[in-house]
Amino acid sequence: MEEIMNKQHFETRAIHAGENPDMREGASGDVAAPIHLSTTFARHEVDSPTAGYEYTRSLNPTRHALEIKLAAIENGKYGLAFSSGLAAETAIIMGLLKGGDHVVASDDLYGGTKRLFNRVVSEFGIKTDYADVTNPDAFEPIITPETRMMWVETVSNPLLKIADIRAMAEIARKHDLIFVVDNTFLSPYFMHPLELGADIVMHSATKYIGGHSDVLGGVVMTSNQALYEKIQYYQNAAGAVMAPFDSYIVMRGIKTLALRMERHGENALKIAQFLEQHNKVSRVVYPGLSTFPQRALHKGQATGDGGIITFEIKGDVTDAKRFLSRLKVIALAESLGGVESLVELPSLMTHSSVPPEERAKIGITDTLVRLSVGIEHVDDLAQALG
Ligand code: P1T
Repeated sequence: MEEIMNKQHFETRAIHAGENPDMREGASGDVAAPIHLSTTFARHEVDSPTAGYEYTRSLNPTRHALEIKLAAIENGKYGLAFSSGLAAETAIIMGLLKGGDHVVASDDLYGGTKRLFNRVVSEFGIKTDYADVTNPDAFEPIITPETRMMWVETVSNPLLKIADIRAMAEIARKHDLIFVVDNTFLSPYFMHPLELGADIVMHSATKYIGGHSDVLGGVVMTSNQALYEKIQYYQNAAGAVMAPFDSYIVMRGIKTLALRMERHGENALKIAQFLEQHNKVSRVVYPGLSTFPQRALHKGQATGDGGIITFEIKGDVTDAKRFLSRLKVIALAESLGGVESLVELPSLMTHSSVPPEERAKIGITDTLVRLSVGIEHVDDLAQALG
């Protein structure tokens, strides 16, 4: 079965992996995997085996189906689903590291991820240092004898920086580090970091994987059995699992991921080109633009550019706020990756927990706008941006 799956295309795996209609006599034959809400599963005798499920925190049939689908779409062997992206990150960090261990990470990460490193796991003695993710050579000097993990986002949030995954995987291998890639911005449709040398891939499933801004989730994929078993142990022991209903919603989202990502990418390129001509915009960053500084690197490891654009509004923060509050159709809101377009000001919203001097150092200015281009008609989006 696994072998057949591996030979199928992404779209087919996204729809069929994890969904095995039960065709036994008397069974329903559901084509869509059902939602199993039961928190516990009965057995005949104390020491007789169950059908594989005992208690939903440990494993639930709907979450299990999703976890099989997740592994299939990320070209990995194992998948795990958590209650949020940050819960997934916590499980990776706390499940694999201990006090005294050190992490080297990209300087441009989601603000909540930086907060997790700097203010939460740091309290348990896990320290993190950051380097410019566009320069793999900047990581070697900050690696110490205690370093155990390397963590990057590519495409990064919010500056859309690209990490050279192959080069960073080599550095990780040389220093025996666990290499984690947050692949949220591209989704498994546009990039497979495990095939480029990453040990673990994670996503905020709240974004493209769920795709409709109606479910919070975090997912982890790997092909390394030892890493999988440790994170799975932590998943059950700490308990921030994805609920059965949420697992169903995420599975439903994955079935249209390919179609959605294609349209997000097409719309984003047109909107990025439109913004380049916009009289209120001074600079546009989008990996699909010919002006994107890391275009060749990105094209060498991803098959698409995603749906996120960042741009600078001319003037000051008041001008940026005015621009955002006057937009129609495009909601002024945190998050990204849904079918509807969302726009936000990272310095005051998603990255407000990053100290101002650090924001200034990496380039998150007060006029930097992040736009998550949805799958509405592109002409309506262009009109909304005026
Ligand atoms: O929100 P949550 O599902 O817990 O995921 C955290 C997370 C992890 N990684 C990346 C790259 C992310 O963008 C996020 C969440 N980001 C937002 C809410 C945002 O608006 O940027």
